[in-house]
Amino acid sequence: MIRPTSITAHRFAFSITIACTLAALVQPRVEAKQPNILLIFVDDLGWRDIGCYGNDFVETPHIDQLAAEGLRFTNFYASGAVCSPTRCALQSGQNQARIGITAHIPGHWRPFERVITPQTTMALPLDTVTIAESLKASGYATGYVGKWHLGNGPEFQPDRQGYDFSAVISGPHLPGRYRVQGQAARQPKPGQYRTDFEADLCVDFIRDHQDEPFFLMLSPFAVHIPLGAMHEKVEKYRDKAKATGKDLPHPVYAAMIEHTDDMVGRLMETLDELKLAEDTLVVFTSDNGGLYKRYDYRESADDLVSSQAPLRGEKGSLHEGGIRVPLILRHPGKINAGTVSKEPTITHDFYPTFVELAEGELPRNQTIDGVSLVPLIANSSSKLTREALHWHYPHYHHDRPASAIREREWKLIEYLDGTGDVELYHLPSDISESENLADEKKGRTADLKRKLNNWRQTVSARMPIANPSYDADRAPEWWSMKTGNPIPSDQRKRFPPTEKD
Ligand SMILES: [Ca+2]
Repeated sequence: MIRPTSITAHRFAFSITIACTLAALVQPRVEAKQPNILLIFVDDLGWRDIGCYGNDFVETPHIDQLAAEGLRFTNFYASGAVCSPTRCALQSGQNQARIGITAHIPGHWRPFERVITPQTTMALPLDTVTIAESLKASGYATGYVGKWHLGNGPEFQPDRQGYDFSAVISGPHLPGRYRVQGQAARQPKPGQYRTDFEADLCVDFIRDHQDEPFFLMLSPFAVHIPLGAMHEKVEKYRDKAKATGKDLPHPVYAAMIEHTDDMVGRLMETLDELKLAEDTLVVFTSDNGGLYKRYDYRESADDLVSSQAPLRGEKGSLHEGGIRVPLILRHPGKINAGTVSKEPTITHDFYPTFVELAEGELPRNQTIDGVSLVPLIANSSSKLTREALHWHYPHYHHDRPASAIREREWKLIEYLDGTGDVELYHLPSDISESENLADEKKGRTADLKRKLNNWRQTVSARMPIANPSYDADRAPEWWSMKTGNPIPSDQRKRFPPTEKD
């Protein structure tokens, strides 16, 4: 047998290099185009709040059109049950328990409850390599429009976290009530509803960056309370409620969802006009589940907002209604129209997905808990190899402090309020989480509880501790993190939940 000497091996390699170089000279280089990424991240929109997820009251033609042209996920989850935790997971690619943003910033304080809940981190740390920073490193122009909720000081805003352009908007939805900070080149027109203004800023950004790959995150405040929508739309849904006899969703809330749909329509129209639709991945989702009962004490406290039935619970709960949310991906030519994925997926999956599509690199010194959705984009019936999804919400809000794990068909919720309560559900046969199987399936319960505990240790999850000042009578008192004082009972957010929950 003749073995090539190292010299021949070098010559061989050299001639291959020459051949490749010549081939490159004679053949035009076909570069895989980096797709634009437009992420529409709605606030508090529930799984059942839009037409393509089964709502037959609210009119959402543009969002439904996205689903008809793209891939709709039926088992997609928000990483958290409230705003800031999910936003933290989205920006970092990690479960938020690693960073410690486990409650909405600044959170609440219940000093006389059974357990003392951990402090939440008040801002996304600046050393976090955000999704915007990773995409920027791959040559993307990056833009942010809307609500941020990952830190209050100027040093924690999106322009310090990788967004070249940022317009942070705060305040309620109605004209004259909200304000814009950052680099916006325009101010709202007189009488302009907030989502219409947010759409204007996005249209400007897309026009400005139409000739380069861009990542634009639109994070409207819609459809978060306080409820507020333009009169014409509200009247339309009040009439519709009378005609249909439906009391949910609330007509103002329905109108807010339609405003959001109009905003999506404006953006799709812009992509079409600029001939960018086929170059752009559009992602439509929400940061947590929908709200059942309003607690903004602006109108009657008994006003209901929406229902996520058949899902149990709402925003702030680790039952499905609090975390299962819509996700639609559209990319004509890359994603088959009208497809559906039942695969369990979660917000922090966007990070590795976007980086893979951008042909970029994941950060070297940052754990990425997300899993790329690219196999599902290629084939909607694909399965991911991930073993389980996890949630950690150690706070009193619309429910008790809890963690949860979903392993394929099974979900376990463990309450962290000192009661030791555990719930086990088989989701395919009981999407409403109505039958707790924890006593019946002791082996599986113990196994999932052990896995959940191991995971919490892996991510150094902060845990509640027993409260020596526990006082059952005063437990419902709700104190402000901002003032350090109790919130007067007439302003206190609702608690305990009523039987309607
Ligand atoms: Ca939210």
